[in-house]
Amino acid sequence: MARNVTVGAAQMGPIARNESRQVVVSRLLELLRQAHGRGCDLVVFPELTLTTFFPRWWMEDPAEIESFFEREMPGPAVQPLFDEAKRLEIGFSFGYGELADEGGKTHRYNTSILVDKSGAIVGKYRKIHLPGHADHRPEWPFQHLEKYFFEVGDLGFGVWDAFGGKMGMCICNDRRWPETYRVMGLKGVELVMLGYNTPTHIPWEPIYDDLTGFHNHLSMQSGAYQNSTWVVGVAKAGMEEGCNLLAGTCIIAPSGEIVALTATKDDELISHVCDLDLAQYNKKAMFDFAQHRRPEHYGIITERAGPV
Ligand code: CDT
Repeated sequence: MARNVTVGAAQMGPIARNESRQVVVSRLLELLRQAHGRGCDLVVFPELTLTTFFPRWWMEDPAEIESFFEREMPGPAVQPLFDEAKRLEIGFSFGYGELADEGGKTHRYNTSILVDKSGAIVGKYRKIHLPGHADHRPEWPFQHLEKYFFEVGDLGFGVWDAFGGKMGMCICNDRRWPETYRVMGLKGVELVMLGYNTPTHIPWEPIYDDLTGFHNHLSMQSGAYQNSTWVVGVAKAGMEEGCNLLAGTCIIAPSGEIVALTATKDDELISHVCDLDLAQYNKKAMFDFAQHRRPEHYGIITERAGPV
């Protein structure tokens, strides 16, 4: 029998810098209710779902920085999303800026969580590949200060038993790295959820501007195919505070084919009935790792590229 999970990918249009959590959560609730109407088991929202993509601005005032982060999850503004999802019996995944008091210190992470149909947080991932820079570059129309605002995630690429299968998460820039999917693939992942905020123009690297959409789908489709897993990639899209963010939210089958794709740059829900057994097919054929993968013959890596 098929192991079907009906998945919604809830693309968000732009979020203004001064848009309150309450307004954003009302938009999420609308998408969640649409997903319920389509019989979804699970809805995936983007990276940093609750705020504008604030790493585009240099900030020094700790209070201003903290205003873009969550100290508790769910906090009062986000609680209605948890309550409604529990009432409708839909799981969800979304990204947010996390303030974590751990080891006697406050840490800042770019985080995603997975919430099951009972409203319990069953998985947490902290973004590992942080793109951009840590220094102030006021000469650019917008910056990409993830290395300034966030620490590198310390939880690895986890895979969780939920929704009747093996679920994984990563965040935005992670999707470009083969290691991301391979680590989850080695753990048997069947569905990877990820959100992204991807400018269509990078001021300091304009050479790839025309290929932004191609690279987005290329990386997710190859990760899906090579690890025989569903991939759900969800954008925050459109012109946000002067920065155009790529749309292209999609659901990708383990064959690498896109089976659902958004048509707008706004709040938009797409959905697909994902048979998790399809993820098993190539795990037992072309990409049966136990039978065909030969890491002992790949050559030993003696040096790490870049700073250790
Ligand atoms: N949010 C995020 O990770 N965005 C990056 C753009 C990096 S540009 C310096 C991405 O890989 O899409």
